[in-house]
Amino acid sequence: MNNNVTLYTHALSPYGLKVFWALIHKRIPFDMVCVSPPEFPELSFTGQTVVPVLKVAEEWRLDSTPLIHWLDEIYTDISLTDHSSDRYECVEALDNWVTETLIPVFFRHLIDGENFWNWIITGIKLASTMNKTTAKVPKWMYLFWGYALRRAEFLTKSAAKVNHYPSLATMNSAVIGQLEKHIGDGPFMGGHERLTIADISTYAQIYACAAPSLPGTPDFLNSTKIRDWVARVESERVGFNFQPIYPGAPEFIALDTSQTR
Ligand SMILES: N[C@@H](CCC(=O)N[C@@H](CS)C(=O)NCC(=O)O)C(=O)O
Repeated sequence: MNNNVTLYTHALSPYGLKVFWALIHKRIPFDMVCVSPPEFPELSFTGQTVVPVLKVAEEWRLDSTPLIHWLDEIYTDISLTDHSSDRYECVEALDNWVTETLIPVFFRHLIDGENFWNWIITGIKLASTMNKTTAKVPKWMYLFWGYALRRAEFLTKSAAKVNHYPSLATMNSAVIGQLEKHIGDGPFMGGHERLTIADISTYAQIYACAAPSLPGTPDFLNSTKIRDWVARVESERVGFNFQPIYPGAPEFIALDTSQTR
C-alpha cells in the first residue's frame, strides 16, 4: 500500500493510462482507484467526474499532461520533460498530436464501429475490463456500454477531430504512417535520445488498443518501425515491478522479455 500518490481513472482511459505509465516509468509507487459508473462515488471528494485525477499527499489535480509535468516537478530523478527549448516545443507538439489525432482515432472506433456487433462487443469488452478493477460496473450495463459511449460528449467531440477521413481503414493507415514519421530514426519520438512525455502519451494509446484487443482498432504492432519503438519504450522499465492496470493485463505488448531476462 502506498498512501502518498493515488491515481483515479478508468481501466482503459487513454488519458489515465498516460499518467499510469508515467508513474511507472518514473518508478513512483502509487495506488490506483478505478472509478465506478454511473455515479463515480470514488471521485466525490473532487466534486466532478472527469478522470484522471491524481492525488499527491493532500493535493489533487486534473488533466493528464499537466499532471505529468507536476510529477516531474515533485519527483526529479527520472524526468519525462526535456527542458532544452527547441526539444520542449517538439515534445509538446508530439503530445498535442496524441490529443488531436491518436486519441480521437481510438474514440472514433469506439463510437463509429464498422458494424453493430463490433460496437456491442467493444462495449462489453470495455465494461468487463473495468469490472476486473476496483470499479463496479453493474452487469446490466454491459450491453448498453457501447450505447453509453456513443452518447458521451467528450468522446463524440474528440472523435469529430478525425471525421475528415472517409473510412476507418483510411484513417488507420494514415495515422500509422504519421506515427512512423514521428518515430523517424528514433530511438524515441521526434528523434530524442531519451524517453519523453510524447512517448508515454503515444504508448498509452497503443496499449489501450492492444491489451484487450478491441475489435477494429488499428493494429499498430503490425508496423515493424512502431513495434520496435514500443519494445524500446518497454525496455526502459524492465525489472520494475508494478501492479498491472487490471489483473491479467499484459506487462509488455511488444517486448520479448525472453531476450532481456
Ligand atoms: N484533458 C483531459 C481529458 C480527460 C478526459 O476526457 N477524460 C475522460 C475519460 S477518458 C472523462 O473522464 N470524461 C468524462 C467527461 O468529460 O465528463 C486530460 O488530459 O486528462
